[in-house]
Amino acid sequence: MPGDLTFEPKTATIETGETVRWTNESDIEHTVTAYEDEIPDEATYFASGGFESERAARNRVTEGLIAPGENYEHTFEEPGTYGYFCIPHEGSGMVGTVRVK
Ligand SMILES: [Cu+2]
Repeated sequence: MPGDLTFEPKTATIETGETVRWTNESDIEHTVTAYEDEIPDEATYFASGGFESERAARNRVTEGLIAPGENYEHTFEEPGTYGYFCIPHEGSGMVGTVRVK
């Protein structure tokens, strides 16, 4: 539903090596930004905008925004649990989890 501040599904379970594509089906901009301390130690950091750290993603938020109708993809090469959020809507609880088996 446009305007909903949620990731759908909130928790996704995939196999190692699979790619997740987030598509913005709302009418406002969002980010997909990993929590640096909520990904496996060996995992590569990920964020829309291609940032290498959560700090960089937060500092340059406009560069990571995903416009309505656009998408962002990330391939998960390490098993484990990954927590991520949307920077503009973190305070509204726009968070999600990817579990990689
Ligand atoms: Cu958002």
